[in-house]
Amino acid sequence: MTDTDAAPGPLDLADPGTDPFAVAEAAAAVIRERTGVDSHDVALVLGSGWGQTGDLIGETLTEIDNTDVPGFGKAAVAGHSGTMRSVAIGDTGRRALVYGTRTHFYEGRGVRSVVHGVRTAAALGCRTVVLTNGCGGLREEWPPGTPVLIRDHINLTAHSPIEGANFVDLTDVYTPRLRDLAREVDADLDEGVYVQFRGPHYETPAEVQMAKVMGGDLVGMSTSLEAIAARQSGMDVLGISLVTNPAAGISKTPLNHEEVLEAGKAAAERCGRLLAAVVAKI
Ligand code: 8IG
Repeated sequence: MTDTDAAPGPLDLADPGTDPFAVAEAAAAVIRERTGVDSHDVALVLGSGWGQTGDLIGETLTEIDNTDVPGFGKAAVAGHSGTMRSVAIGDTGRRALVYGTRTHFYEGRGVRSVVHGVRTAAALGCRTVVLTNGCGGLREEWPPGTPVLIRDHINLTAHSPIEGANFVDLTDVYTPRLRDLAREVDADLDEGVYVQFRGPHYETPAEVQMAKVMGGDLVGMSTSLEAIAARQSGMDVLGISLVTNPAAGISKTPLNHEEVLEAGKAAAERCGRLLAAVVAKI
């Protein structure tokens, strides 16, 4: 078992001399070997509150510790699992690669680590990535436990996963066709603009108001950097946020991580059914 994050070398994402796409290829090779299949079709990233939903997609055929795969580290957030699973999508014969956790920008491992799962999925042949997260909601009509489709994002990290003069078009980052497909499953789904802050602290009420006047509906600490990397790799993106708490200042009570996990548990069934049905249709 090698923790490649710790060992400087040709597969160290932190080394500027390393090609991050070569590390993604190396990760894909390990996943091919462990799963016994050449390619996967869809990748899913399960964020806060989404941990249990992967089980409804289908049977887990292989579970791999992240630490066994080049470029992946340990889970840093309570309630996230540090494994990835190869799941049969119902009886379609297609496979989903389900990441039980993600690397957040605020962990300080660099943007390459944040998007490594997405790039590995692309190297495995996935044409679609489903990015889920738990987030704060800015709209009163979205109580905790409400899933919302991401229509667009505002990236406030001041970083990009793209290196060099490579001008990736972001007009339709979140593939309209996939949002339509999600609404075929659940016609009540609303759409919103996701604002990615760096974190790891939650926003001040003034920052939440700033996000609102900018056109934001959801505030979180993930997803937009991964979505950009997915578009660079030519993948279609479906983003779904689970509103786990009203953003700071939107409600009277302060935020805590337990509240977030509770809202996730309560919404798990609706979200699980939604994900399973959407993935079966992709
Ligand atoms: I769960 O209110 C969750 N993640 N930035 N703000 C930000 N991230 C979050 C929040 C929130 N809730």
